[in-house]
Amino acid sequence: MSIDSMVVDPSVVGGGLTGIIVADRISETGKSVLLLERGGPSSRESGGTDVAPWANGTNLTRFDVPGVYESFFMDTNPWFWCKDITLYAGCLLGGGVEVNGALYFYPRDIDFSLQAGWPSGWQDHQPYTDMVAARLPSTDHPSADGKRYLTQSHDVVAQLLNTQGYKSITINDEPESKDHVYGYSPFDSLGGLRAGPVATYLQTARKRPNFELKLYTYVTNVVRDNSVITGVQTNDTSLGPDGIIFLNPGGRVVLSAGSFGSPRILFQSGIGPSDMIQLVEENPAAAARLPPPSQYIDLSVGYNVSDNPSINLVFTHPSIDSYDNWDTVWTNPRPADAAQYLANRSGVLASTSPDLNFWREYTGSDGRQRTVQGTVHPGGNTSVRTSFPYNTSQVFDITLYLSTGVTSRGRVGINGSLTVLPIEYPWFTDPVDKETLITALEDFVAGVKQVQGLTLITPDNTTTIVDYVNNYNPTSMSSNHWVGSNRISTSASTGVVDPNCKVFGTDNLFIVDASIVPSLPTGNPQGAIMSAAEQAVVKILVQK
Ligand code: 6FA
Repeated sequence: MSIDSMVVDPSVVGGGLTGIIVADRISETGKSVLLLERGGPSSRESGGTDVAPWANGTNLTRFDVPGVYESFFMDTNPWFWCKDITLYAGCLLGGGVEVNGALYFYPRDIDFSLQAGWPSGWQDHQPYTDMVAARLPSTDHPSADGKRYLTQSHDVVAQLLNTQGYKSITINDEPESKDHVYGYSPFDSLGGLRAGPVATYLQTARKRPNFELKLYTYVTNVVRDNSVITGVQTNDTSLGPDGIIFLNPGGRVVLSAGSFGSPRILFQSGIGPSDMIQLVEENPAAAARLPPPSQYIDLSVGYNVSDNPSINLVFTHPSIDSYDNWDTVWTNPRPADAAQYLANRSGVLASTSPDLNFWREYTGSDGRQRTVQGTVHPGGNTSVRTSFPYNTSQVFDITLYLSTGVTSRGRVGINGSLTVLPIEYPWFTDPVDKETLITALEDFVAGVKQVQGLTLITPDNTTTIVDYVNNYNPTSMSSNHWVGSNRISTSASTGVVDPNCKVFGTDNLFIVDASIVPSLPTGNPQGAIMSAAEQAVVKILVQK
């Protein structure tokens, strides 16, 4: 493919979790695929060079070593987070998966059900989930030596859960079991290294001559003639006149720029609610690229978003090693752990911080079933809110999320600078969501006295759970699992893409990323989103 006069079919915008899967699977069919990613390389396999000081002389970047995950939130120069989105999002090859907690759950049937908002035809996810698991199997013992490390918080919480009738399972061996179960946290990890689509799908795509990846290529909008997309506007004038890459007749564009990136591209393409397009019109550079108003397509882009509301509880127990709250993992980790990891990708640093996950089903006062998830990890000093003395080296943290069944919805959009931001927070807009999470928090905390030495320090014993939740900072409630801003639906009045992932009102513009997912899947979403991407590719390819 010549870069001088680029004409492509198809082009995929966004080299994150889904974009890489889509590009790999389409290129497998022999079609020419151009993958456009705004960021640069991440892991060592992709040419990344951001190596921890203690790993100097190796090629192990911060995106390879799972144990440095918590440092992403403390870094003084966090270049990997998108600067034009006010929420956490990764702007680099691999997207969110390079900077996330790496928790990796295989979806269950309800995650693709009609009741969850998926159109008819999407329910049989298993073949696609199996394809994902074949490319990237999960592991709940990520250290390359096969041993588990830093399991004290698992053992303490298991004691509590056992008194409440929970059963220990291998989580991804029984994806359908999500009531009164717990297990060691499963990860997307291969050989002690953070894995994901960069380590798997991208490697096969790259071997094909009909696949091309362009990094540092920012897409502002699609170029269209009414319903027909004719090109993609980029910031790179070497790719075409004024940076426009033209499509072959019959070519297609797939947006995989994520829950925040894809809506912004649509707004700038004259697709979305009028208040958002008006903001684009008020920006001279962006306005010049809008189609004429008669071609605007009014869709609910940015509405219907959900994200698991999450509340942290902080505890101490004498058996816990809080791992210095992960404060020094980037600059100066415990020497023996650094040496062990460098020697054979083993030990504490072969895993991100989570240690145990648990689930319990609740029926809300509206009769609806909701699942509550707990994620347990050592450390958590930053969430402590107590004036009482406590032992910092014995701290651990439990995040309780409201998972499947969340009914609250919010909205994301842009401001006058085209920065993406939440317009309405998606947590607890339905009071039954809040009630249910409060009940789950109270149920969990009721078990504390059953475990000798276990002390709840946040909230402390002067604060009730209800007051704690009522006064919780809403910006701390995000779990970074945003879905639904371009919801899939059977009708343009209720969604943005049709059951084949095509944007309503267009002939050849598709979206495959977290933004089409109509409601939150069970657990952290990347496994379900990967399965959806595998299924979406099949649906896109069979269309004329
Ligand atoms: N999900 C899990 O399942 N487990 C976790 O432990 C977990 N943790 C986190 C977490 O700790 C954080 C801090 C974040 C931010 C997310 C977490 N998630 C977790 C969620 C998970 O990572 C996301 O659900 C998942 O990555 C969504 O996949 P998408 O493909 O929809 O979106 P990405 O953000 O991965 O990729 C978008 C790509 O498009 C990026 O590479 C971006 O640079 C690129 N892009 C955006 N706009 C663009 C533009 N205009 N032009 C070109 N490229 C663009």
